[in-house]
Amino acid sequence: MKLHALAAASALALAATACGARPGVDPAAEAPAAGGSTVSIAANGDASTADGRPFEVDVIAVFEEPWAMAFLPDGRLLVTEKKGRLQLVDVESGATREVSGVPAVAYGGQGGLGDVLPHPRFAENGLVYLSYAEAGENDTRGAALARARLVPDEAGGGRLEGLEVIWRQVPKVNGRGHYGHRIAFDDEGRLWLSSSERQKFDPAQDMTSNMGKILRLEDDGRPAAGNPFEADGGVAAEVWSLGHRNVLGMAFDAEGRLWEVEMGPAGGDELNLVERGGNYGYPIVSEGDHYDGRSIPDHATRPEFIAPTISWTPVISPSSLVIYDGEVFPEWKGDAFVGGLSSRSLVRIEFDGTAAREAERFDMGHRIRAVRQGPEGGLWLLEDGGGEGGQGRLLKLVPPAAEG
Ligand SMILES: [Ca+2]
Repeated sequence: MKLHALAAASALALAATACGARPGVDPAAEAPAAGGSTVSIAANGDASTADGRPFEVDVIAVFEEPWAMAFLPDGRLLVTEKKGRLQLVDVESGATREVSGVPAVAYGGQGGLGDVLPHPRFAENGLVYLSYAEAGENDTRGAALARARLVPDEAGGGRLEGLEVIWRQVPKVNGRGHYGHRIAFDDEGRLWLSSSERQKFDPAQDMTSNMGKILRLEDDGRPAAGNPFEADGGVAAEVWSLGHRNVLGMAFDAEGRLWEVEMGPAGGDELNLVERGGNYGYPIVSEGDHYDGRSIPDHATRPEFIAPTISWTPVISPSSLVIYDGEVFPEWKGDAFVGGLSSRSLVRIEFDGTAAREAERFDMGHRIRAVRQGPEGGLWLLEDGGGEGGQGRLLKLVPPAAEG
């Protein structure tokens, strides 16, 4: 069955929604539908075609508070649900089965089960990495990273075996925000992990903490050899770059450069090119300001801190980042796509060397929690559940059908 709906990729409408409160629940969210339905998201026919390129959206499955996804080499998809479930999806049928053995997570606020990624040699070692919020003593929490072997079962699900926690945020603190624990692997098999500042500000500049940093690790969680602060020892040896706030997307481009997106405070969402030993300035500088109205000096006042390649005010609330190199949308090869939460959008970014600009913004009508490139070379999205128990759909973007 095909369900057709039209949404206008109107920059004006988006400018209005992008100012809205950020982590809010959407009371007007429509009930998700699944089961092979198709929703067309097309540019406003009255506007210039430069406004948006039409594509269709296949609805593959529905999850409870999905947070992240990653494809396995066999084409199946792992999806995390924030309350602590790991799901294995046959994307052809939409059939979804649970994977048992996930570690206990500290669910609440922005915390719970987070990112998921298979090892680059998953076909040989079966290893899967999970980031999550872990409870500590005295009402504290911290991001943690575990890996385990995924053992499939005949029902299409499986279990995790030999789980080991290979990294933890230092120190654990109170509160339930800004875990920002995104995982990526580079071409050398090194493990990159963002470790956000838990809404504690100063740790982003404190080298006795690994919060507010981007980390470069060996695949077993040890600090990678050759890191810029290796000689300092302790958690500083993990650090590649610092002065980050809430990093929710990381992706490598075709030249092997690492890019990240992070949420600014009131204003000042960022796309950054991640440089070895670079300090991105938070909380000393930001293109945004504090929520309580206190201003934060902009990057231009302190040239020793690296300014963002793009900053967004009003914010888009970036949740995720992919740099596209597929064949399904050949004109987008080399472009970046950012999932937007408060902006309910998919943002396309064009590069010119290491310069970048927002080229296009698609109104998706829902908070977009995750974006990935599929093994078939297309783009896949996860909607955000929007709040406790909320549902989010797994969407596959496909070129528009030839039929009218
Ligand atoms: Ca500012």
